[in-house]
Amino acid sequence: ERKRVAKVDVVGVPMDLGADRRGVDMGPSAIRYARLKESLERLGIEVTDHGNLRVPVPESATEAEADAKYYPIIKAVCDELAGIVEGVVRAGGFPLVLGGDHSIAMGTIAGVARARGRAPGVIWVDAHGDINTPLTSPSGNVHGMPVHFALQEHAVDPARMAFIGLRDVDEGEKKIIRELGVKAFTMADVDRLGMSGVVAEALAIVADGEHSVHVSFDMDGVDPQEAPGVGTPVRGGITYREAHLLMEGVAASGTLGSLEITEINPILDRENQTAILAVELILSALGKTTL
Ligand code: 5AB
Ligand code: MN
Ligand code: MN
Ligand code: MN
Repeated sequence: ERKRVAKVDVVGVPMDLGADRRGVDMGPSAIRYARLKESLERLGIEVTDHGNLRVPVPESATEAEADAKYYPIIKAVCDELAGIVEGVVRAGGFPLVLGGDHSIAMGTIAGVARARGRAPGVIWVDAHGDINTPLTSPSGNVHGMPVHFALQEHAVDPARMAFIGLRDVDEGEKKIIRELGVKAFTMADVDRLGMSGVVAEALAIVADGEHSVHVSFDMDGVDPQEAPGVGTPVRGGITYREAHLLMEGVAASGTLGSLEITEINPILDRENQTAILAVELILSALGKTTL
């Protein structure tokens, strides 16, 4: 019997400064409304909810850097998030971070790295590469750059990182992924290998030692039919069953140390189904099985 996560620490980050579309700042509320706490408790997990970080709204923020919009404010929020995540990990807890746009991953990863003295291996589930630099970014939106910053500033080892679900990658990103040699399982790879093969290969790359894996889950990795409530939907994504298989594979490995769910946009959702799916996937990642 593998070790199950016994205690989860929830942190909400209502960040939308990294994205173009408003609405992802409501992600943490939508996920909590989908009965996150009760569902985790039913699994026998003890839950501490630390509430939401304070994030300035764009209307109150000044935006000076066109090639990485709102970067100084995003960085400040991520530093605060890193401090909370660091404390949680040091206290033996399991950080579950609720976004917010994907720029928050910089904070989560930095916090885990500080607490453990080394960066986690990272499984990045996404339709997109999120590895633009401020110079390659076509949009200037920081949610398309967190992988770049995690590699540059938070010591994530490109050899201990894997993408799953890619299907919309910018030209500059393709070049960076190739040059760094980051393992990327595109949707074509999921088609060919099957999700169980993809997860096994990804874990073989990123996991070394207990709780050494961080899963950064962008809900747009899932197909828009199942997850319509995202800012940047792309057809041809991970199916409902494949998404669960992915999380179940991660849970079975016993190596998950932290998890974040990002990019839910309740304004674009239908009856909160994307947040409800997010809660289901969190449960699968934390060991829920049918029997
Ligand atoms: B997400 C795009 N590559 O950089 C860019 O949702 C989209 O966190 C980024 O994956 C999408 O603006 C960021 C075109
Ligand atoms: Mn994405
Ligand atoms: Mn993303
Ligand atoms: Mn997005």
